[in-house]
Amino acid sequence: MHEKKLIEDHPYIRYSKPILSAEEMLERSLSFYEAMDSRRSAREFSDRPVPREVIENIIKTASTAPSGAHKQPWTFCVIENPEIKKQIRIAAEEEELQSYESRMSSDWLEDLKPLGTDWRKPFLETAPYLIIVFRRIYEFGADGKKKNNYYVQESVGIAAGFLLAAIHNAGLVSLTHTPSPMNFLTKTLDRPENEKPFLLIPVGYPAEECWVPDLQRKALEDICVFY
Ligand code: IYR
Repeated sequence: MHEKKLIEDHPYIRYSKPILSAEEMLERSLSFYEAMDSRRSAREFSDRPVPREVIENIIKTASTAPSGAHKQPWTFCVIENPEIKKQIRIAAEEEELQSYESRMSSDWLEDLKPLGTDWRKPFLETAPYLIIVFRRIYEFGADGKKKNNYYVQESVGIAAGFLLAAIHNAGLVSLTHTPSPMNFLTKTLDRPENEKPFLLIPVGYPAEECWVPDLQRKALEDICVFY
């Protein structure tokens, strides 16, 4: 049994973490860094099936993220139905075609060249799962009144980061895809008006032959300042 006490009527449990030796911290921090450094976004997916329980564990991990006032302002929609994936692909490609042909600036298109992206999104049908992260702007209170959530963008961003890390840790790949605009997803998935699409994340194994751009990460000196 956890030790418990009440502070102003709210239940608290004791929390502690074992103090690790400097050596062990160094070893763990380095091996986690190396594990995360080997994560890459993939655009070429295999259709090899993935057990649903793995996806459930990944989503439970995402939902361990901290959030404003612990409102957990997120919904994860998981698409496995090929018909729905097809509908999403058609709608996303329609938007992307317009974006690539007229909405995106020439600077933007130039910046995307090393990534080799275009309006075609076959992975929306190939990947065994599409996880669509929705941010919940508000909730409906018991009286039916709208109650705003707090720091929704930050909270859902952190949860999405946890999601990507969990996917990578499970030996799978993902892509943080943002078809723009994304509101067609609200309609396709029949989501309530308090939810807005945030990210579309295909999940699966990489295709047998999968290529990713040879990107370099910024050096510590370029991203970090100690005072
Ligand atoms: N949403 C488009 C374009 C795109 C934009 C950025 I910024 C990227 O890093 C990658 C793609 C697409 O998904 O193709």
